[in-house]
Amino acid sequence: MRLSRYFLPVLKENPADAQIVSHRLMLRAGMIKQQAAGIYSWLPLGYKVLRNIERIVHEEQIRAGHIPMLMPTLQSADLWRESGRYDAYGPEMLRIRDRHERDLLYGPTNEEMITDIFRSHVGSYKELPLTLYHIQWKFRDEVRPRFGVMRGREFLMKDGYNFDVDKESAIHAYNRHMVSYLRTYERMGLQAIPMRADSGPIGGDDTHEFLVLASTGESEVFYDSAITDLKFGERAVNFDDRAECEAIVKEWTAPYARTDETHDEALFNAIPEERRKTSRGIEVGQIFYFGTKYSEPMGAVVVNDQGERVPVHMGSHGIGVSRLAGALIEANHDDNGIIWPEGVTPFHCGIVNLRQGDGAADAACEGLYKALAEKGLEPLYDDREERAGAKFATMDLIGLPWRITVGPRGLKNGVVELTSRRTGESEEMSPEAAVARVAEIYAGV
Ligand code: P5A
Repeated sequence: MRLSRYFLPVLKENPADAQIVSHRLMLRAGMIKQQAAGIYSWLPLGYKVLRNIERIVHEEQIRAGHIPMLMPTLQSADLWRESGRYDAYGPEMLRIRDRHERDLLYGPTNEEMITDIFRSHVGSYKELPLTLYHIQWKFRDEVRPRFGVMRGREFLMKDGYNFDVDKESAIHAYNRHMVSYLRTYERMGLQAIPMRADSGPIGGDDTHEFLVLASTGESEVFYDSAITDLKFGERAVNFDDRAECEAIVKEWTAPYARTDETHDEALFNAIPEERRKTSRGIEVGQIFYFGTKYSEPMGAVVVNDQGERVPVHMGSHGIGVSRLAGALIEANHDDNGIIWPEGVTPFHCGIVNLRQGDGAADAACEGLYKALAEKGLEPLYDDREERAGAKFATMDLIGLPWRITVGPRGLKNGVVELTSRRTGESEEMSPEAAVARVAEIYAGV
């Protein structure tokens, strides 16, 4: 993409109403625009990041054996009357009436709808286990929408639902989700710690939230610092292997880590003092096992191997896809702007032409642009007639992890400069070597 033809409405000034850094930077970098309280347009740069987060979530869900689909945003109130949640959900639910006076709602979550789909089509244990998921917009009429996309009213969520014949198999689904979430967040360059939490309006006793430690997080968390040393890494997991998934879950849930809702002072005080940590955290996901809470009242039953009709055991599993864009910035920024991890960056590499209109510089930039594209990479070429300082400031603000700077002086010696946004370190090399280096970096992502 050539910046002269892109739509990147960056702001020079700090927006007054943005209280936290990710909100400020998303507005300044032209990623989002607020349309109403807690409701945002995703401008081209923000939309690219959102799609990258979604892509990683999809890939990791499919790797774990979960099946993508898509349910609507609007739901019939009658389904929610069946589960008893239509009244229980309260004012957070946006209720709508259509021209025929039918009650609808903008879905805050989809347990009822997926249970309805299941009961319409599945009747035997032989069709289980089954996990379906989608990535769809949700609406929760939060009392205090704030911090930009972090606590929106309309927000994008990945929500998945498992159906299993018994509790044991459903607990495996729970464990499988925990393992797959650990992989997912790590691929995005984030450390998200599973913490024992409260289940709120979704229900059930078994639930973990995934929290990214950040001073601006809305949750208060208590943990053993040993958990921050754990890395998922490159292990190949067989997601059907119950013992393997259970062992990974044990590894991650052995150190104490809880949100304030479930915090236990006595257990916490048993940790050696130097490892006892309290912090704030951003909740980027939550998994639940709630057994037959929805299948029983809604009649989602299967015939088991004994020929008995039994309600299915279920759980649901959510990732805050749009919130992650904010959380990623909270965890990756400096005074000059965003620093995208390679896995989610909107463009792989920036090209800055220090002397637009100079024959040699223009030709070298065009050459780099083409060569990067041929390697399957997407560069953002700043081809505007702007001062070098302004071009650097824009690149730093929007946070592309790598920048190639091209100027007439360097070109005389046959070199361009490759700069890491994270470390600020620069290295001179031939344009060919710069392309090869950037391609090599992304080959492992
Ligand atoms: C699990 C999937 C559920 O709704 N039902 C389907 C379950 N869980 S949850 O914890 O309530 O939400 C899942 C994740 O969605 C994100 N989230 C939000 N993101 C932005 N703005 C909001 N107002 C908001 N509310 C929830 C969180 O990341 C949460 O973990």
